[in-house]
Amino acid sequence: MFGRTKTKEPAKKAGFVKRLRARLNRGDSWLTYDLTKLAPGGNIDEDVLEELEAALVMADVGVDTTERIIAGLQKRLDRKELKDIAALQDGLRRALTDILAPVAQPLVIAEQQNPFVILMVGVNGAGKTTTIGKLARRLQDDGHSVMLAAGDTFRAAAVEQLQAWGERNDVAVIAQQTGADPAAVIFDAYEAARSRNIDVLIADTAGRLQTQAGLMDELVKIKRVLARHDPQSPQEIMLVLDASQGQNAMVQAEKFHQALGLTGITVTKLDGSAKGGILLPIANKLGLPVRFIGIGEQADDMQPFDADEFVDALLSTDNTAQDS
Ligand SMILES: Nc1nc2c(ncn2[C@@H]2O[C@H](COP(=O)(O)OP(=O)(O)OP(=O)(O)O)[C@@H](O)[C@H]2O)c(=O)[nH]1
Ligand SMILES: [Mg+2]
Repeated sequence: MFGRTKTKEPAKKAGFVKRLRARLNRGDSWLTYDLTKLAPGGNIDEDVLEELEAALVMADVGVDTTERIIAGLQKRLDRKELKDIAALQDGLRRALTDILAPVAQPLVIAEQQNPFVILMVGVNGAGKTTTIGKLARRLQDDGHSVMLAAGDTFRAAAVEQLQAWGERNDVAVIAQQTGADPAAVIFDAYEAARSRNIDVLIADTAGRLQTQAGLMDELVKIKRVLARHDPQSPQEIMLVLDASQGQNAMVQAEKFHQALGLTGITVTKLDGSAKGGILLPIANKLGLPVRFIGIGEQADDMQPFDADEFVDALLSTDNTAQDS
């Protein structure tokens, strides 16, 4: 099992980049399309920047973050560095990369955590359980032993959904009956993982809105119960965000972070109607590490977040989506 990824990764990754380009906003790049349309004569002036500003806001980038990007471009314009579309595109690419690069921090599983615990949280349907399945596969491919905790005791089907992922990947799933205390289930799984020397325990939780105080407290309790036995645990509290929720995803991130102290974010469903712009305010305003991005329902439709790759995909046209 060790080293399997070493040989497989490059091909897998190339395929992912190609799919990311094709699927992000369904292959129709809003930025490139708008840019050429905005400046038909190829001349860059204040009006073009104003139109670009509107396009960025429409694409979920948010007002503050858009202002930061436009202010940077305005400076370049004043210095006469934006002579044509290519220069504008290059300036935009740099502005986006400057914002995204600092948060592209991969999830690193520290050795000897016995176990390293990942607590998955987020609103209903964001993609938590699916992300757990994808992550379990990835960690196994990297040579880690993995166990899953069925902490969503609210939905009857949730345990089965997790078990299906577990069976597919040959990973043990610790579960109890519907209605059980999620903190008890997760702690049970923690003890099981400890005694079996498992490297990584990934705990599922039921979806909840950031406004449901009682349910948010339930997550705080899970965190507290784990920390009582190991102050380092949970090592990762990962928020799963559905990119198609736009600015609402930003609100979720702020509230979950306030309540729990997030350590990482995974953004899913970038293959849907999402324009991908939501990653920019997340990076600019929260500065939390973005671990993975998801572009589909299959196990290999997720990769660590790579800022350059992502900006390329945002700015690419259908033509460039062919290669990688
Ligand atoms: N297109 C697409 N669909 C996804 C992605 N990630 C998850 N999904 C789908 O989104 C739906 C919800 O995913 P779940 O993993 O069940 O979401 P959840 O957060 O566990 O939901 P609850 O447990 O109900 O809160 C499922 O149909 C998934 O297949 C993605 O990256 N792209
Ligand atoms: Mg779920």
